[in-house]
Amino acid sequence: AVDLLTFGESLVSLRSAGPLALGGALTMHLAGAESNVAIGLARLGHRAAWVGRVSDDELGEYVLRQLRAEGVRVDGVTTDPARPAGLMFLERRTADVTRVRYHRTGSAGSALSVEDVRTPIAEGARVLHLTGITPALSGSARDAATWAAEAASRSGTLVCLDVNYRARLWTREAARATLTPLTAYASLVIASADELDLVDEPGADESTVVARLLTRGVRTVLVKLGADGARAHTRQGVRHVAAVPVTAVDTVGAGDAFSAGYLSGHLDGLDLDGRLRRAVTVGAFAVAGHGDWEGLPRRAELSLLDGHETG
Ligand code: CKP
Ligand code: MG
Repeated sequence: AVDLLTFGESLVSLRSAGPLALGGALTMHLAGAESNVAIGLARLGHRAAWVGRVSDDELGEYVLRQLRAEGVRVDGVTTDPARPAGLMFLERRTADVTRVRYHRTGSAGSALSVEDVRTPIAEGARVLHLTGITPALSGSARDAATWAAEAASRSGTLVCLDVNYRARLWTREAARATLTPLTAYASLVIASADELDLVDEPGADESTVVARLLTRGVRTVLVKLGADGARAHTRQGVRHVAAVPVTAVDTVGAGDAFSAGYLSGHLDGLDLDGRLRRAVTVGAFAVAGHGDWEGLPRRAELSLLDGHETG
């Protein structure tokens, strides 16, 4: 069994340094929240597997090549002969203002179904990481996420759900209707402050959402606060961790880096404070470097940004 199993859609991201409407050079990158987390864990030395569907062409080959190069296991990936790669165009306006255009409707990745995840779930993992992007892709992807969360939680795998709301994929109402029931299988729920009411009633405040999640069986709720760090709620109370101060050049992927750091700490058996410190440390690497995952640290590099980490 692997340490971390995650599945979803990995995209080919075409990045422009300035406004897309002006044209010019685009650079090609791998993107996708779930594969970002898998790379983060692999960089830290954990066994991480990513599952999904890729196109049967150079673009699908590129996705697999990048993941393999990062040490992510891809043996559960299905190559789809009939559908194209999911693409995303990204234009950067400031360090934290980027605009994204997806071309992923009908893509290979969005055709993910229960059949694609059955074997990897049966093979087992210590942690299953899901994000709210996957169930937004299609009905079959939504069924796969729900089926896997239920099967994994039944077999004692820790299920982690990152709400990861994408307004370009679905409405808040649709997200809430799908993600709230998913939390029944999750031990760990991760959200930014503005995503919290997507796993509860519209407009519900943090303490209400947290109380309800903890009652439903969630053990830990992590609320990401960007430059203000994060809060962790458990039955024992609430802990706050400050962000590691860095100059942010690119905030895309910060959330995935935070998740990867937290889960790495969990896999290493760190206590809550240690897990939170690693989460903000890995998050800081992500925002201090360009790209969704390129700047993520190897284990020996953790100490570069965190005096508490021994590496
Ligand atoms: O929430 P994050 O900024 O960590 O997520 C970034 C990823 O999967 C990025 O790689 C992109 O491809 C996506 O989120 C997405 O589908 O928007
Ligand atoms: Mg996010």
